[in-house]
Amino acid sequence: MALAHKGLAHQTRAIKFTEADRIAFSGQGKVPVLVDGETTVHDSWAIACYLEDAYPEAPSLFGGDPARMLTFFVNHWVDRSLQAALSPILAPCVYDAAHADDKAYYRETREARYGRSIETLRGERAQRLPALDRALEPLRARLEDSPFVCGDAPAYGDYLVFAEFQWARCVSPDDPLTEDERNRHVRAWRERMLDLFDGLARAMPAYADEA
Ligand SMILES: N[C@@H](CCC(=O)N[C@@H](CS)C(=O)NCC(=O)O)C(=O)O
Repeated sequence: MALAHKGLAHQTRAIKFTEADRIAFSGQGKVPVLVDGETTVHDSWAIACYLEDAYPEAPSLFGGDPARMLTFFVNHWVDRSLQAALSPILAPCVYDAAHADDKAYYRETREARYGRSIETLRGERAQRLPALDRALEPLRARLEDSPFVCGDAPAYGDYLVFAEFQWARCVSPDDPLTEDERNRHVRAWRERMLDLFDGLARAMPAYADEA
């Protein structure tokens, strides 16, 4: 979505968890990795900053330097609060959806990360939902009076947060948002995000639709 925001034509390639050798040229083993001509950048925040600095004429992802730093704070909130609450809930779903070649790797690495089995995580889903609900509180407040996290138009702060919902949408049959009134604005924002760039995110198959 950052590339679409910048209006940059691109191709994407998906790799399996067990194909980290395909991105070894980046000097590490995690996605996303951006290749732009002679330049290789990894880590989504570094990629966003690279795009902003390399394509200053294109629409800004941040809206200036103080806003960039504020967006970095949102990045940390997403990683350390929202994703921290969501990822143990989604791990069993990712395991189920994983390619057969990746299942053993995914189980081993995530069971080590969370200190419990995939089956235990699956059984803990209901008791983990309240922490996710609490983590969403700042997002609910922000979207009460604004169509996007970044204001009247979306920017990188929106893509950061939306990525978590898109992840859930792609791997899980269950909506991480409860259906009640409190999440009304967040659900409406999520629909706006799915509509952006001619439905770019909506074009990724939703797990619930595929199943
Ligand atoms: N902070 C990094 C996180 C990168 C990351 O953890 N990527 C995950 C998928 S989103 C990954 O590549 N995992 C590979 C693995 O666990 O082997 C970023 O935002 O780019």
